Amino acid sequence: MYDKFKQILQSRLDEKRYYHSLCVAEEAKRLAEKIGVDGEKAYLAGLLHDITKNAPKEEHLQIFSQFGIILNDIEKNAMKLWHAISGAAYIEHFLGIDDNEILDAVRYHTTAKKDMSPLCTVLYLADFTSRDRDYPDVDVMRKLVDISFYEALVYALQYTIKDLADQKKAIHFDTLAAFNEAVSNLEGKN
Ligand code: DGI
Ligand code: FE
Ligand code: FE
Repeated sequence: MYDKFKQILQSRLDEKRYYHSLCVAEEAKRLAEKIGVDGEKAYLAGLLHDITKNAPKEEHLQIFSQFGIILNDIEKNAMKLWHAISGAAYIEHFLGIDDNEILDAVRYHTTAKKDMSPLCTVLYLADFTSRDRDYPDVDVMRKLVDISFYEALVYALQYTIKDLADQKKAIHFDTLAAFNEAVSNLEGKN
């Protein structure tokens, strides 16, 4: 399935990142089906989410200028955030993806945001729990995601915010808004 997209991904990504994309696609499908979201759509979003991850700086800048994308100060100073923004534009304009839920899920897969759609949440979490992932808390995240998306989302955002703060890196407004909303949902549930 999606052979044409897989070929494009293989030509754009290094081996590790290509494998990561396949793993996130599978995990996104699994998580989607748990909550009754279209599994094929989640698979495609997962497959394509990091499509510009290995792009040179010039290509990101070219995409931003071609499609009139203006970065805010935090985004300008954090190149790690660029691939979500350029990736969504790339799949829309160069691959012809016209499903807004997929475009939005790719666009916000790095920072998350307030009011995420179920597909957006699924992709954000799948990027943390895919088979290839290996970071200190990965086992905790994998357990949580099978218990509650609410708890998993709070944990993932908390982990990211702590990690960025420890490294004295700026925390994107979307990340903070996602965290504030996620904890208030949790309060509502408890
Ligand atoms: O592309 P992946 O490695 O699969 O994962 P990702 O798209 O979630 O990117 C993770 C990187 O993005 C990680 O180095 C931290 C960075 N990041 C995520 N949220 C923020 C952020 N960086 C800044 N400065 N601010 C954020 O809010
Ligand atoms: Fe990414
Ligand atoms: Fe990823």
